[in-house]
Amino acid sequence: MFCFQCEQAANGGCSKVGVCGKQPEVAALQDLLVYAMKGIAFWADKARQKGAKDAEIDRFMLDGLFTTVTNVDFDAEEIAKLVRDAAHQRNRAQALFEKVNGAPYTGQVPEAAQPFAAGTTAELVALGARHGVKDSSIDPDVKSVQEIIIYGIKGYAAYAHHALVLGQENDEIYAYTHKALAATLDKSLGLMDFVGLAMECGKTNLTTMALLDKANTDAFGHPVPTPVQLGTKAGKAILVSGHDLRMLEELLKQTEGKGINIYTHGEMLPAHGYPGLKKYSHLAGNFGGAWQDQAKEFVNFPGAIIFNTNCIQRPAENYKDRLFTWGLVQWPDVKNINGMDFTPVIEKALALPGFEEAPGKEILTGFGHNAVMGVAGQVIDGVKSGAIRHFFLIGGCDGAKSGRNYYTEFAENVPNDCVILTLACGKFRFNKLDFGDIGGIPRLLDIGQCNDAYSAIQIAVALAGAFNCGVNDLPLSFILSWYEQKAVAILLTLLHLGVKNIKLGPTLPAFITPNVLNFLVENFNIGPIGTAEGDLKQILG
Ligand code: FSO
Ligand code: SF4
Repeated sequence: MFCFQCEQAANGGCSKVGVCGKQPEVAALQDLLVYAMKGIAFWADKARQKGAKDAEIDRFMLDGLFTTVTNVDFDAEEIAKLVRDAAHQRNRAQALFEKVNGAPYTGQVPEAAQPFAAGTTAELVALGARHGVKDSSIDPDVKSVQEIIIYGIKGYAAYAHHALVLGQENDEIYAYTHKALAATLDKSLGLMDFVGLAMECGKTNLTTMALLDKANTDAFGHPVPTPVQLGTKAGKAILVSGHDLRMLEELLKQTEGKGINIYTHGEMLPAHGYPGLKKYSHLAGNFGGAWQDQAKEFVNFPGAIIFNTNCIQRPAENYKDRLFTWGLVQWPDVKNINGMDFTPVIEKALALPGFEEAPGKEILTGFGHNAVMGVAGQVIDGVKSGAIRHFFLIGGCDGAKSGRNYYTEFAENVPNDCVILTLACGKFRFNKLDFGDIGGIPRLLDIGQCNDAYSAIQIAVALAGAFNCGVNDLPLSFILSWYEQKAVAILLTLLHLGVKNIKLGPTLPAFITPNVLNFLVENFNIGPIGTAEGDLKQILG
């Protein structure tokens, strides 16, 4: 195996077993799935050029790509099933093209787009081992940008999937996905073609995040600033981890009046800010920290636990029997709920002891773009009067590797006349600290999940409009932490928007070659994080 798609890649790439727990056969099957996706895209893109498209193929792409995101699916048999489905969808995509074309394709068909025998899981593992990430026939810089594009697509596939669960789609997303994946099979394209496609990936992710923002707010209203209880209520308990709000809503409905309290974990924290979810009085509070602490924290949760998206880790035996996954998230031997019937989770929670009453501290969430725009006048006055000197967006993922203390230190050392905007799971390093307020505006504003980078962008654009300047001219700095492929998608969006001077850490991606890094530095002045003190001094002067 070889995988270097996430920040915790060992020594430039995991080659024996994933640091995440991914086994070589799972890695081979995921590689084969991505390879098969490229083949489907080859035909689907050609069909689209002739005006034909197919919703089943388009939606299958989202499932297949989201499945290969870090910490989503560790179950070889489940991925093998998807590969078999991919062989079928490939055939359908070719037939779609041939039908609209009125004749078979006469050009050269790359190997990835040719039919393949969807055999036993062992046979698929062997086939996948031949189609891994490493490919010495491709220039390393071209390969680097191709991988950036593929990871960006995987990242927004997750967001598009959440939007689809809420019934919202955008054809632009499917069109770009097919075009870009098909391009990775085209040997006639050069480095700058892929750089252009990478920028377009950022644009497509912006479209996707906007779609998800619309899907979430259409369904549940705009988030409002909301205190979230970190203590516990007496009663049975279910913990929900992940990003999918629709799944949470359904669970809230099915547990109403049953004496079960629902707690959020990790990226589900912002759910408390949505009117359509906070109206459930048994949405009780937030439990634990970021994803990488699950094994040591879940043992203390006396109820059922369910993951609705990443980031799942190898479950410890002391909570595995009360753990569930939902949808595309899979772990071998952990019960998966496929659909919206949560009876097994509810029964498990009822059989477990639950919590005693133990009120705790409260933290605030719910500062989406609508809420922040509501106090835009105050914020603008604060900047004009000098009460607010600078904004720092300290956002992104958390992770287990050392070096992430930088973000805690950075937040702690941000001067009192500066506001911190935050999003995604990296905030758990500092969101329980007291930052106070500036003239009634909290100094720490939790914008939401990683996909709510869309809100951060809306806020930045509105500020730039108010001050009649560009986003790069604002007193705003981006201090980002990355872990998995959604962060790649968001980074590409910021580059697409021309955002400069981003500080990225805790380490730079292993899939970026020195030449590609130089390109990013020269064009966007993107740089690695240094020390919290040094970076703050450099930014604030
Ligand atoms: Fe974190 Fe995991 Fe939201 Fe990611 S829970 S690391 S970027 O999946 O998606 O921030
Ligand atoms: Fe390694 Fe990350 Fe790939 Fe897992 S997803 S195998 S940790 S690079």
